Order: sequence, then C-alpha cells, then structure tokens
Amino acid sequence: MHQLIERRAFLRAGALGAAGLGAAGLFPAWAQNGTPGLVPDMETLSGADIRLRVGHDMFSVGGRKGHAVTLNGVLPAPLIRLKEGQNVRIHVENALDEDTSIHWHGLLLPFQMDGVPGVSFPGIKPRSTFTYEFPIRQSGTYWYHSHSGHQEQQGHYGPLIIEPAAADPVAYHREHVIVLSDWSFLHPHQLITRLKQEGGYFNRQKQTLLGQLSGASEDRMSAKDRRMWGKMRMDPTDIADVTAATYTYLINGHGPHENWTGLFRPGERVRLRIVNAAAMTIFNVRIPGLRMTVVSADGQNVRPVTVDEFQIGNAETYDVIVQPTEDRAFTFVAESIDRSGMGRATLTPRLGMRAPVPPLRDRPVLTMKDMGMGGMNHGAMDMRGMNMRDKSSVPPNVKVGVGVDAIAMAPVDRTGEPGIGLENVGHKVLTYRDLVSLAPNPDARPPARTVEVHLTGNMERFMWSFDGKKFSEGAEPIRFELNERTRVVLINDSMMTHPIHLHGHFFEVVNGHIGNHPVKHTVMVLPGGKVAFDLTADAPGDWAFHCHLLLHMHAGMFRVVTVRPLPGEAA
Ligand SMILES: [Cu+2]
Repeated sequence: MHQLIERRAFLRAGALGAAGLGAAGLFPAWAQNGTPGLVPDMETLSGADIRLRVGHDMFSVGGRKGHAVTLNGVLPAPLIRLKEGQNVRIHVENALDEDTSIHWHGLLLPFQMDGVPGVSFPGIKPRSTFTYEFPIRQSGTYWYHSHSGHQEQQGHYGPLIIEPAAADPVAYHREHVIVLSDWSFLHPHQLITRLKQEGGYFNRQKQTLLGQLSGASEDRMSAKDRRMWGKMRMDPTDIADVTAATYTYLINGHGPHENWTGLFRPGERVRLRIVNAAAMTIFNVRIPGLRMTVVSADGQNVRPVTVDEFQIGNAETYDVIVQPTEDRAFTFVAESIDRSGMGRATLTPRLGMRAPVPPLRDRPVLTMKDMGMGGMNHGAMDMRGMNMRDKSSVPPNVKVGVGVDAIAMAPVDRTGEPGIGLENVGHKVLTYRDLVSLAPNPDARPPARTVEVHLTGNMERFMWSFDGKKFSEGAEPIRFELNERTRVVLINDSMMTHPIHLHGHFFEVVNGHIGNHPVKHTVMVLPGGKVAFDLTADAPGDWAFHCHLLLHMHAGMFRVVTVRPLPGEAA
C-alpha cells in the first residue's frame, strides 16, 4: 500500500499533471477534462467542517446553455472526501429562492440528518443555512443530492467518498470518479406535462404495429407475442420514459462530444468509482477492450467478479478495477437502457488520443416475461383467458384502480439476469447473483416476517405508486420495530425496471449466497420480476423509501418507512 501512495505522490508531482488542460469553467477539480484522477493535492471538500452553497448558474453542453442548480457554482457538485470514524459538520447555505435540502445517499446517520423535507427535517429555507452533523460509520463510494422539488434533475448532485479506517482490501494505483447523469434543456415540469399527455412521448423509436406485422422485426418477436402486445394495447419498446429525444447523457458533467478524459499509465490498476446520478436513465456500462473487475457495489465490498458490462440503476454505485496494459486509449460507454443515446468518455495514457466509439446497439424489445408472465408455461397459456388486471393475484391491500394498468400474474426472481436488452450481447454481463459480500452479513437471524410491496403504475397516464396507492393519497407508512428482522419482497407489476432505494439502512439482497448476501441501499427490480431483501431495521426514525427514477418518485412511487421506538421512547 505504501508503494501505491508513493506512486500517487509521483503522479501529483509530475508528467501527467492536469494544469491548463481542461476548461476550468463550471467543473470541479475532480471532473475536469484530462484529470490524472484523485491525486492527494486535488481540491476536494474534506475535514471536520465543510461548506456548500446551493445556487443558480448557467450550464452549457453541446454548445447550448441552460439553467442549472449548482453547489459551490459547479455541476456536478464538489467531491466530498471523508474518513471512516470522523465526525463531520456540513454547512449548507441556500442561495435559491425556494427551499432546498441535501440527502447523503447511502449514509448511515441519525434520521434528522438524512435530508428529506417533510420526512426527516423541514428543509432549508431560502437565504438560510442548515448544518448537518453526524459521525461517519462506513466507507466506500456514495453521493449526495437534493431531495427538494426538481433540483436534483437540474444539477444538484455530487460524489462522496469515504476512506476506510482499516486497510483497504482493494489495491489500486490510481482512481477516477465517474458520475453518470442526464441533462435536459426542458424544465422537469415540461417533461412531466408531456409524459402525462402521452406516456410514450419521448419514445420516438416506437415500433409501429404495422411494422411488426409486415415482418420487419420478425426475428425479434414471435407472432404470438405480437398478437398479445397488440391486444394489450401496450408497446414492447417502451423501455424508458425519457430518452435521448430530450436528454444529453453526461459523464462528469461532459456531453459525448466534450468527451471527458481521464488519464492512466499502462499497467496500472485503475479504480473507477462509478455513480449513476441520472434523473431518469438506467445505463449499460462497458469499456470495449477492457474487462472490469467489480470490487464494490453501493459502497460495500464484494468478492471481485470480472465482467465485460453491467447495468447500473439510478442511485446505484459500482467500483471496478481496470488494468489497461496497452499504450492506447479506451472508450468508456454508458448507453441508456433504451439505446436511444449514450454517455461517452475516454481513458487514455495521453491527452489527444481517442478510441473508436461503438454504434448504439439495436433497441431492446420487451418479452412476455417482462409482462409478469415469466412463471407461466407459455405452451399451455390460453391468451383469451388472460387478464392483466386480475385482482385475484394480488393481496387485498393493493388498490387496483386507474393507476394500475397491469398485475404481474406470475412474477419471477430475475436476479440471475443481466437486465433488459443484455441477455444476448455475447459477453459476460454482471447480474445481482454474481454479487457476494466480502464480509459476512452481520445479522444471522432469519426474518421473522415478510412484507410484500407491489411496484405499480399506469404507463400511458404516467401514474406510479406502491401497492396501487400514490404517496399523495395518504398512503400509510411501512412500519418496522427497532431491530426487527424482516424479509421485504418487491414485486414489479409494471413493464419498466425500477431502482428502489431505502434511506438510512443497508439491506441484503437475497440472491442465494446465504450469509454473504450483497449489501445494498438501492436495488433494481426488473419488469415482471421480484426481488427479496432482508432488512434489520436498526435505525430509529422516519425514512424515505422510493423509486429513484425521479419522475416516478414525484408521481407517487414513494413511502415513509418508520422504525420505532425512537431513542428515549417507551417500546
Ligand atoms: Cu420507478
């Protein structure tokens, strides 16, 4: 390890220095073009007292300028770098004309410091300062973002890295932070209006039924599937609500043409700390020519697993090690799940070198499994008898009204699958089943009870909910007793992948590796799929629980989770 540190000091001193290479502009030091990575003298926010100012700035990408919400004047926000075991006070000044907040995504902290207005604190009023203060009880790659209004979608997000107190089990010579996001020049309210008018508004790649019948996509969908989709009046290419029709996909705040570039020396082990901070985009990540060894998921170490590609949901983080040995450039590709566009960056030994950018691959097409029929025998299925709103397959607490356009009749565990569109890409794609916690799970008790939560929606009307009930309809909190051990089963009745996030806790994704289940704060549930996680409710308070596709959260796919009693309260 000592050698590695010396190596990093050398990098700082020398040949690869970033001075004068990138446009300083709106970018924080860590996100500048041509960066050598996180060298010791790089400007980051660290120590016991940190100051952040939430304000307005213009942000430009692709030659256009738009209005952004920024922290300390930059987009993405500054890198916060902390040390496990320290205490931190973070003073957040609100220079906006509206309330703001910061949520520390994935951090274990007192609930009053979690930063969700209306749930954990009142929010930060205009022209006032709120001081967050909490001990740092963990290490790894995390991030932070606004939980107020639509500020996160407008640029209010940044990375947060915590050094472990003990030796890091992951060895590396160099590290880069890679924050993925999506940028629209339309205000989030305009996005919502369009989606409410027509669920598939931004899905300009629609396959027409006519096109399918003419045989254009014969090879990709059976006649039987085509008949079924037609009958359901649903669209098998509705993979993403908001697409490249309006989004520019950003890597560290840079568009594909700005081509954010990170440096390496051939032979080095390079740690990439990858955060999906996008509002509405799930990404497929790959680096053609380089294999990636996943060493951490959602900030928690996993047994190293080497892959060629992975799908990353909103709010998830992955740390990967790459070891480029050749003296050449590599393209980092973050393709949107619907393949309407991509974020693109370059890893290279020297500035000015670039690698080919692969073309967008064919758009994926949903299957019957994605309609919640994965557990059915297709041969024996009688189409005429199918009713995707058959209430009998859900418990009585699920409200099946206009807000629910489908019920998964036979949902299946899809944690062994790589994600929509990645089933047959010809190389190894990460699945949740590949993730094994490096440390044994701390709580060996079997769950005492099971809580089922249905992920529900009406795609055409852009209505989203848990158990058929929007948060604004007065949905009851999900209650846990302090230190109770529960199995939570998420059942996706819709035909979209939802990344579901629980605040203030880690949970263990039940994937067959008993005792070493991967420990996460956000989990993607595939269409027609179900995911179980075991939870020890060890953090008293009120916590947000929601889909991290931000427009789904705003539409109502949100609940409060309460853990009681609070400290000092009678049980
Ligand atoms: Cu969602």
